[in-house]
Amino acid sequence: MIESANYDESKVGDYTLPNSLICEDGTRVLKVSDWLTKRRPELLEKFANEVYGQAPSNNLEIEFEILGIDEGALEGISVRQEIAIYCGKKSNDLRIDLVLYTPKSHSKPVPVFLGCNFNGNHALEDNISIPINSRWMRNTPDEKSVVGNRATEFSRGFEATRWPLQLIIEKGFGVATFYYGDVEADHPEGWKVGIRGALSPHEESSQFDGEDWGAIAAWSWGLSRALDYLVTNPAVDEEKVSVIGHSRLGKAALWAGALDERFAMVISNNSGAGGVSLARRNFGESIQSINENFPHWFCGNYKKYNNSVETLPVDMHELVSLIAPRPLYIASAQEDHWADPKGEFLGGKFADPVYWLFGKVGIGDLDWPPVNQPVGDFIGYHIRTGKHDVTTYDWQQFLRFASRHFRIPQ
Ligand code: GTR
Repeated sequence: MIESANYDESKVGDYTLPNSLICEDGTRVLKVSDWLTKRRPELLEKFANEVYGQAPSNNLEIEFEILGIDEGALEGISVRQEIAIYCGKKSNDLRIDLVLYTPKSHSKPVPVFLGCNFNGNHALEDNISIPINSRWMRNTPDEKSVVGNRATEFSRGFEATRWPLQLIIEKGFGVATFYYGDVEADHPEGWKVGIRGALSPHEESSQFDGEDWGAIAAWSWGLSRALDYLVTNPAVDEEKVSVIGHSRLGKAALWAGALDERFAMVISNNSGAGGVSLARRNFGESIQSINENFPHWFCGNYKKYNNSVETLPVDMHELVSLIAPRPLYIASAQEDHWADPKGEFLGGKFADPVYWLFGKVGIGDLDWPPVNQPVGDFIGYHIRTGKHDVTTYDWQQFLRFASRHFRIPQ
């Protein structure tokens, strides 16, 4: 039985975080090479074995096909390209539909934000020429955009406020996104028609156990396949691709960024439990509730910690440290108590020692800042007013942060 969530700061209690800079054999990380050759691989292995699961080493043959190019997208300011990523012999069963928007006015490759979307590429803009995604989708509370687990015509532009395309394009960046359900449908049996079923054949969901990968790791896998394509597209600056995600997709973005160092930057928006919030803080969503509500997200081993978080060999500041020395941005929302905004801040702050090792300042010597006051150097952070969502305010901060680190004049 899940105990109700704690929202009282005075009841968070004491906790001791694992030390990111002490190796399993007790030796201390003193220099970058110790980190890169010893401690970082140890931590990656722990996160794979105990939290997200291990993706299999076998892989499918991946093929790309450009399905369409619109040279006058977004009222003429952008080029939109639709790309099919076929996973395994050119079959439509496992096909990721990636859409890429780049600024039309730029002759040079641009930095790109890559992230999964929740409702299909057609949900980014109300544009009749974009095909409606026909795969299984979570029903929407409005009871008309997604009905009977299928997107309807009403869902065109449904997610547009979360992807302010014009703003991003005008700032000189590109956007690439795909529907996360193209990789695996977000329900406990989704693996059957997704990448996990294809790469790790099982008879039953219950056989995904121990270190077997969960759905979050599958979505992260999809992000890396999308990056495989992006680095081949001449409109994209392959050294400046940021992986971004909101909520469950923020968890996927973080794990993709940890595993795949080709991602130059990571952006976690309201990623909460299983994302950047410290697991050991008793506040908001717990390991037990996330595992019981979403049994397919994490690996079987993660369930061992449902009632004993103190025995988890890692905590989320160490997930953040796996991104170092690359820039990382963490965004929280004031009313998003379930995600534990303070825990998200601390997940970043306690990763600072690993950034110092690289001679970089992460968040810096700061306490949890007031709302709408972005802080940080190589780890950026803000908590904005409002609820669990991605807003234009959030994007304005991501754009400022990315422009600073990628030296894009604004
Ligand atoms: C919630 C879940 C969170 C977060 C969120 C979302 O129900 O408990 O961890 O992932 O869903 O993805 O919107």
